[in-house]
Amino acid sequence: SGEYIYFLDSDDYILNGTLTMLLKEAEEQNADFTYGKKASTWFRRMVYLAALAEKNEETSEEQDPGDHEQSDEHEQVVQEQTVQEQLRQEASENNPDSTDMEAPVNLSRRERKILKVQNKLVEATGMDAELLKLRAEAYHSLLVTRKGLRNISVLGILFRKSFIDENRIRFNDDYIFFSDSTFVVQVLQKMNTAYYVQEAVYVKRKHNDPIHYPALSQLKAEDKFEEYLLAYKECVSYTAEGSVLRSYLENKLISYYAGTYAPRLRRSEKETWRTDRFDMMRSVMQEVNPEIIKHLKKYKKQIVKALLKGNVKRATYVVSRHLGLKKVKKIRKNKRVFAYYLYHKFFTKMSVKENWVLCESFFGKSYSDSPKYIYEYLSKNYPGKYRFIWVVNKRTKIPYRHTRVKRFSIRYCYYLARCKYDVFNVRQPEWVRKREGNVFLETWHGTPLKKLVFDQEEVMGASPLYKAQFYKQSRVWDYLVAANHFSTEAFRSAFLFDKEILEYGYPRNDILHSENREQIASEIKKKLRIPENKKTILYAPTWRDDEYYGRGEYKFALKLDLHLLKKELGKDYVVLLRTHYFIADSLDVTGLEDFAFNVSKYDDISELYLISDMLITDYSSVFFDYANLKRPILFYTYDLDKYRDMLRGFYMDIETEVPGPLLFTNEEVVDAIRDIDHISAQYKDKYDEFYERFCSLEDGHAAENIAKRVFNL
Ligand code: C2G
Repeated sequence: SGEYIYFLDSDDYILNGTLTMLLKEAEEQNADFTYGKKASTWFRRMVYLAALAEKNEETSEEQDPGDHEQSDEHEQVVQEQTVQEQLRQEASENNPDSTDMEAPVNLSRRERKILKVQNKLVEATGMDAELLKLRAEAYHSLLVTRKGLRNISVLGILFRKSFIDENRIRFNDDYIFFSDSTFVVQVLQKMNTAYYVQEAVYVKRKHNDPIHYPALSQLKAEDKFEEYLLAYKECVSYTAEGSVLRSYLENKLISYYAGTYAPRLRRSEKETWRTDRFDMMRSVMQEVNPEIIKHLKKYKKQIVKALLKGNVKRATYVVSRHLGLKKVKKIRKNKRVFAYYLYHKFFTKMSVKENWVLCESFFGKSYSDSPKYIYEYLSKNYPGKYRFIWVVNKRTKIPYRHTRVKRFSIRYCYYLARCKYDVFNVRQPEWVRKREGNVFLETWHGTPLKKLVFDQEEVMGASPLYKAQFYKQSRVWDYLVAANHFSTEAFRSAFLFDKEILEYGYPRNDILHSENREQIASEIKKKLRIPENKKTILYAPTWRDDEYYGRGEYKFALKLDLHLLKKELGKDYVVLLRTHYFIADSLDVTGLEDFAFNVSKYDDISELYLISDMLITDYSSVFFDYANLKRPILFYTYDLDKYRDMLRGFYMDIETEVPGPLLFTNEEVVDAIRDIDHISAQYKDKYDEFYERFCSLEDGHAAENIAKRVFNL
């Protein structure tokens, strides 16, 4: 109607009904503006996207089962109720990335904080408390809770246009980063009535690919500081001296100076932070109400005083002491931080040991995968030439001479700094620095079906920093292993990796081509007490990005009906259950003791392949490896739509390119197992094609070939 203005960013989400709610309230109350909750944190975004996935699932159930097209569309609208419910739960749930989260918004706490603002307003203006309540609420939501000036935003607010026009509130076109702050401050200064609508949720999408598509806030611009001061000064100019609004801005300036600016005094290589910019900062600080400075706590007061005196040396000393003490406290509280501190301060100053090799597989959770096979090859063929250090967090048998360390222990940090060679199958910690002479062999851990890192549009279950972190970590790698050419191409685009890729097959699959594999299999079967007279089915599903307890701890609800399988197939088969290493849930097999074996804790899945007559998986990369054995593979893909369309996306068409049937119900699984010979015959050509494409490089010598190349043997 032209009566209202609503700002939103093109790639953000607003929930279905949000605008209607804001509009209704605006009309009823004749408010200057109405606004709701802005969900910009990583966790809330997750909650929103999970609800979106749920909505999609519901729509796809209503569809013709063969028609998946509709769910391909990226839906922007979610059933509001589900989201509201989830947001309510948010306060009580644990957040895996706690550093990235605002304090949970619990109503009474919010009200308490607003009351504080209200009291200040009453004190300053002498106006009626009830009249000031709406203003206090707006100050709290749009100014106080927003960190710095940068997070002050007009997004998710419905403005009455006449209010904007009559008060001539405008954006300042000169700004790039802080334009919203000056607008919002004018709004808060001029407002009479504004209403908060709790249910009106606006979801800020965090850009998770700062390498290719940085958000404004992720850009490192040289003159951001100058703009900050300009915007700050403009904001202040709209407020009256000694007013509550002014005091909030002044406090923000002090926090910015003490928390963001000051650390640069000692860290930055650029002199200007200690000269010109220091003077600029000083002249702005001189305008701040001395009463505010008088009541600051010790650190802030000291460093502000040093600034006012123009004493850069003293300011640097104050901040160094403050940060130093903070660090000492952290180190004393947390052993890991201590280890990491030693790594930086001491271990990386020691020489790199030419023949030391550090091996880590799946974050120290097991002795397995390609690092194991490379290690065994080197230990067997070059005895005494290298000193090996294995990262393992549990007691497990490891052959040959080696040293054991636990991940994140002091010794771990020590060896990370000193080993010339690193052989990892997952990412190393982010703080690891590349040292001169270091050779990092990243074996990775599977041919990808599901899209990885930079090929994923929206990274679920990971912090918005995920892609940037991955980029930094993969710069440390010197070699990457690929089992086939398909992987090489995927890794190049997903990891933006431009160094050498060793397309030699996977060391972990060498065992599948070994001559004595029958004998190895029978020994493993004995060790695991699996009846020799029955056929073995390995069920090895992957993890789901949206089902988790905390960081790296995922839920898994078993959808395979073991009781049905036992009833129908128990006479001839046993089932080995193998969850992914991220899964924290432990599967319950009580009552199924002689039929289902939980092998989730078994170190090396390659050995389990050897003892299995058939594999059931979903979207895990395990089938690429298992195909080396040319044994039957079934895909139990009960949540295909959600997984493919919402969570990940695939590198290939799972419906036509995999070497076995997709099954959606337990009955279909039972029928397929019964009919396995027929299915194998049916899939023969496809299987052969698949083998050619993904397994033909594997010749049982991958570990040897890779070791020779990387270790220059
Ligand atoms: N794995 C396992 N048991 C499972 C699932 C996986 O032991 N039930 C092991 C296998 O070695 C597998 C590897 O973990 O190859 C990776 O598992 P995926 O399910 O493929 O998932 P993810 O860890 O996300 O890795 O390029 C491959 C991708 O990186 C996928």
